[in-house]
Amino acid sequence: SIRERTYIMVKPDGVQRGLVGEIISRFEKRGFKLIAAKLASPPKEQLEKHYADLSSKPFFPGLIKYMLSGPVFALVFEGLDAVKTGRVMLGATNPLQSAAGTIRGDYALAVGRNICHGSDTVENAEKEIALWFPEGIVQYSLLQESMIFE
Ligand code: DAT
Ligand code: MG
Repeated sequence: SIRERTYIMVKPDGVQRGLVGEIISRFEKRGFKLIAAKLASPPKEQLEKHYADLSSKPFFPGLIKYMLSGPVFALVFEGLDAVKTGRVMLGATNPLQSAAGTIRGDYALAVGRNICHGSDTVENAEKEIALWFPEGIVQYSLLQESMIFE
């Protein structure tokens, strides 16, 4: 669907390394519509909820500690196949396996410092958007839409 939404988050390392603009820019240039954005320092409970599926993993405590080490930049993009295409743009979870040209493949080396998050399914995207933007999201139409979608 051209109205599909995905939750993209620049993690604390990405914010510290000055990659917020670069990541937003890649999604904008690809043709995705930016529909929500904010810098956030969420409480531990929110990060544990965001990563609830991974709570039994051995790396979970380290993951939460890393995510609490500084602010994150929360984003929602809308567009054709946003979830799947967003994941392709991020690259493989482990940057050593991420293709060059992807965000992780261009800017990261370690799985525990992989710069960015992207929703993995449409269902999870909707959950994550509700978790990170409980205040709701502004709606607007993209004027160049007919130049991006058939
Ligand atoms: P992704 O972020 O690509 O959706 P995931 O949901 O499986 O990957 O894991 C969430 C994050 O947890 C991932 O971005 C980095 C961290 N992580 C995953 N596997 C890890 C591992 N084996 N060691 C350390 N951190 C890991
Ligand atoms: Mg994931």
